Formats: sequence, structure tokens, C-alpha cells
Amino acid sequence: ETEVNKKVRLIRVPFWLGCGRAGTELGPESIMRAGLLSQLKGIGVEVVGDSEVDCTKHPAGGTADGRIKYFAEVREMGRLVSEHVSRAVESGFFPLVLGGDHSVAIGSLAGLTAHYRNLGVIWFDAHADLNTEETSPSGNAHGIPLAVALGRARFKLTDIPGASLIRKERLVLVGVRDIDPGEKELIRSEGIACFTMHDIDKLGMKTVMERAIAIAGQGTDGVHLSLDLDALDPLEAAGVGTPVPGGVSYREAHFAMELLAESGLLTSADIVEVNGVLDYDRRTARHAVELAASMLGKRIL
Ligand code: 6HN
Ligand code: MN
Ligand code: MN
Ligand code: MN
Repeated sequence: ETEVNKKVRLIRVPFWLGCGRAGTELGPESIMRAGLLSQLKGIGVEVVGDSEVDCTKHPAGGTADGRIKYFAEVREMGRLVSEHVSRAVESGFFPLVLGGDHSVAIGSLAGLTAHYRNLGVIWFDAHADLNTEETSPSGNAHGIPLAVALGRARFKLTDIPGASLIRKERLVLVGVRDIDPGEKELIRSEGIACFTMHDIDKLGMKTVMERAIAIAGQGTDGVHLSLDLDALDPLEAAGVGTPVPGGVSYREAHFAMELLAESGLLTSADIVEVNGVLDYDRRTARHAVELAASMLGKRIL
């Protein structure tokens, strides 16, 4: 059995401009305060360096195309995150990116594709994050990262130096239950693997994750997990900006992370959308810590 890389570099991205509502800039700090370091230490994970991405503090509010809010700031953040992630991979570390809203994944994927020529991606989320500048109903950048990464939006991952596109055959969505019309069309026309809540109900998390790992792991040189906390049911994880009822239970999410760790294939991860303002009981941040530990090999016994 292969083991996950136990040398982790934390990359904190205090950014909220991609979700149009303040609070996710507190995500990294609330996850740290919920005990991330001691949890990781407890399972023999070595945190080798901890860097914070300097996100624009005073948004200019300018948009590149008039549709995506704070687009210039999102692009700049993506470029910076990409550099941090790229350096971590070069040094042989497992990059663990703490968001921030989900637009930070634009930077993660850009930094990762600079090194992994054939990256598998598991997108654990209530949403598909496949909108383009044209199909986005909100203008929020956290709804577009996968269209950017696949090269289907006007802004493409390859607009960030060093990055290459991800391949649709090696991308898999898990936990989806809120898809916009343009996203539905893209999922169908591109044949993107998508395990909705319906599939999880029908097949069970075990089968879904086995299939997801097979898709993202087949012939790939790295597997990235992008974990959006809104995949969880808002009854258990209320601290997110775009909650959707009927989600994955904490226990199911935990099990999914354990199966990923067992696969030994995971090489990087994002933990995003924890909103420090909405997370009134700090439960969402604590779940984020538990899920991080599980994906990095924490076992019950
Ligand atoms: N997220 N599909 C909606 C939109 O505005 O594009 C919601 C996106 C949510 C994105 O949670 O990372
Ligand atoms: Mn998301
Ligand atoms: Mn989401
Ligand atoms: Mn929606």
C-alpha cells in the first residue's frame, strides 16, 4: 500500500473577492485556530513551511470583461497562489491550500499543472463550478474555476505563466446538487464525470469514491482534491456562503477522505469556502480540520 506524502506545505489564501461576500478571507485563520497543526502533528504529518499569499486588500473593483466581479484581483491572486503551489511541488511537498473562496483553486491548478503533466482532479462540492463569463448567473469567480481550468472560459488557466489545462477525462465531481443551465450543458457535451447526491444515495459513498479515484487516478502523475465545505450538509456545516440543503453527511465526507488516503494517490488539496463570519459555532472549521487529517492518513484505529 502506497502512502500519502507526509511532508505538507500550508498555503494560506485569505481571499473573498471571488464569492462576492466577506468572510472567507478568515477561512485560513479559523482552520488554523480549530487545531490544524496539532491534528497533523498527531498523525505524523510534518508541516514544512507555512506561507500566506498576499491578497489585494483594497479591491479596485475593476472587471476585465464587465461580467466577473473583481476579475483583475482574482487573476492576480491566481498568479500568486500558483507560484506558492509550484514552489511547494518543486521542493517535494504536499501543497495544502487553505482558502479563501473557491476561486483560489484557479491558482492551485495553475501551479500544479506546471509540474504534473497529467493531473487528476477530484472536485468535492455542492456545485459544479463550471460556469463561464457568459453563463455565470452571479458574476462570482468561485463559480468558474473548472471552466477556466478546462480552457472553456475566456480566461484560461494557460493565461497564468507555466500552467497547462487539465483534461476533462481525468476530472470528477462528487456531491453535486446545484447546477446552473450552462454548467449542465457543459457536463453533458464534454462528458464530464459527475457523481451527484442522487448517485451517492443510490450507490453509496464507497462505490462513488472507488469510481472517482479510478477516473482521477488512471494514468495520472498526480491527484488533486479540491474540497469545498459546502459539499457537506448545511445542517452540519453552516459556515459557508452558498449552502445547499441535502448534502453529504459529515460521516460520509470523512469516509470519502479515508478512502482517498487509502488510495495513496493524493498529491495536493484545497480546503475552501469556510466563512469565518457565518461559521457561528466554528463547526465548519473543525470539520475542515478533521477532513484534512483524514485525507492525510488519520485512522480511527
Ligand atoms: N462555490 N453556480 C453558482 C454561481 O454563482 O456560479 C454558485 C457557485 C458556488 C461556487 O461554492 O465554490
Ligand atoms: Mn466550489
Ligand atoms: Mn460549492
Ligand atoms: Mn444555483
